[in-house]
Amino acid sequence: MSDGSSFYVTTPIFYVNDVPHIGHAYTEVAADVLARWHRQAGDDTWFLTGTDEHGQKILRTATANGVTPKEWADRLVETAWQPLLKTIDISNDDFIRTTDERHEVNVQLFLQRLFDAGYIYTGEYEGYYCVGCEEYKADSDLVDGTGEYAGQKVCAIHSKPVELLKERNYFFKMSEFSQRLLDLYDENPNFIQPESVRNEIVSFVRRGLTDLSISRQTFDWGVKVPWDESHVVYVWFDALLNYITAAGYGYDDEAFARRWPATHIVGKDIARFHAVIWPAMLMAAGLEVPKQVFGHGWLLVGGEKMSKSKLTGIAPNQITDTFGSDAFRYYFMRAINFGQDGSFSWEDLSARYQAELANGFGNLASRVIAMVTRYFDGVVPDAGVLDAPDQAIRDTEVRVTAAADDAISRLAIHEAIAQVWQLVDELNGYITLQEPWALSKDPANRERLGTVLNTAVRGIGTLAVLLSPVIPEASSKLWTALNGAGAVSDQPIRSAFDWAGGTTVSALEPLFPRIESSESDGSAA
Ligand code: ME8
Repeated sequence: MSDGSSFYVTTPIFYVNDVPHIGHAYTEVAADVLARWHRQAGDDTWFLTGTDEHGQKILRTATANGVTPKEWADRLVETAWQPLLKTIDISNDDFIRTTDERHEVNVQLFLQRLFDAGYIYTGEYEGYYCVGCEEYKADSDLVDGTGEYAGQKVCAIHSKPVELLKERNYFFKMSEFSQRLLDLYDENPNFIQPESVRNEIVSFVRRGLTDLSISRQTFDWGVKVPWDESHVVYVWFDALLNYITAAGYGYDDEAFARRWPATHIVGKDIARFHAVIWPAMLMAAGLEVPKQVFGHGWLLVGGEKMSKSKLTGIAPNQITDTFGSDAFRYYFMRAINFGQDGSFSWEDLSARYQAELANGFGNLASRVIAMVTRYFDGVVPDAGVLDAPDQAIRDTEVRVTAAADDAISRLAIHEAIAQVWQLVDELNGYITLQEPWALSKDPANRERLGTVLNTAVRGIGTLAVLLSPVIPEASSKLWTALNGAGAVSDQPIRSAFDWAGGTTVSALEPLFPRIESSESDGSAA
């Protein structure tokens, strides 16, 4: 598929009421691995992330902190959300804020078009609203409160009381789109993934959709409704539009035609907004629906969804300060099947760091480089006649490259890494069996030693290319030591095994240094 096809991938835009935790970072890393893979495959890739800055949640937080919502948003974006991207090595092409002019102006344009087309009317709504979710809740979304909220109905996600609101608002005729949405899910089974999320959404829409209240009159922190400035646009209606306002909708037709539609990576908590409301909005505007909505699972702490509001949030740099950004990226992408929930534990992180990154991959790379340095003065030997074990390694390189690419096309990131890791394991086994240190003792084995080390060097170079989307820093260090041509992130990933390197190797700094146990159990973080 290296046909330069367009791959536009997005994360949710995150609320700036608080600082990021590892749940947000998890989504960022997943989208980043996909973007880096596609970029390295030569696809016309564009990776968007950003922040969601309007609505009551942000307004209340800013007011509680004695600043305007814009001042609050500026502060959080600058001190927390932008720095997050550096902390975990994110390669986004754009960062949209819903307070950007390109966004606000084109939200108004979109809304006006829907109004002119007759999809918007005035109506009254009364219901329970969760400010944490920024959403009206059905009775089935509420549970009995406990502790200080005993005796009250609380939101099942936030465990906080809901508010009874009664408002005269503008409504979007979403109910008209139930059948078209069902047809879409039917005709394109991949539109919503994974299957568990798809099933939940299909049965939700089968029950029939109601119209959606899309404006608010009781506060003014939002985009003004163009024909009635006493209303601001409902924060979700505003936020979803970021995916097209960032891509040129309304001001750069060429960019928009080139990028849109996108693959949306979101948490399953907000898959419904993306797979129901969002395509209905696009259908009403006569625009193409997204390519795919993937609702990944939750990071759990103590069996519950990790969240700041429940005080279980862990800051990404608590992990990266000790383990580094590559380990963060690898751990979350490898340990959790993408699409399923996963429990975070310091013990598991520490164990995988040691066994898989330090001993499995890091040691392999440093041993191979060290042996080429010791036995061949750093000059990569030519391969002689290939024996079966040498050929087997070359076959594995080809096989795992194709299998990993196939897994990525299904968004099975964990599977792609597991495929590549077969090469790590086979190379380690190969070196143990071929015993280059023993071959080096007898000059009669010189050619055989050269073939073994040539095979090993080829193997670790292939690993550098294949792992670059996941562990970009370590891959780049290894590539430098192999004197690879250009940047490793520019090496065509679908033919990773064909990489071209220099004729010599140079020193390799430790890729995953030893971590003292007092630090790796999390107590030092
Ligand atoms: O919902 N495990 O923003 P948000 C995994 N502004 N992922 C998690 C997680 C966890 N425990 N907690 C959060 C919003 N996430 C809206 C989005 S988009 C047009 C508007 C991730 O700041 C996951 O991606 O509440 C989830 O969907 C997102 O953070 C919610 O971020």
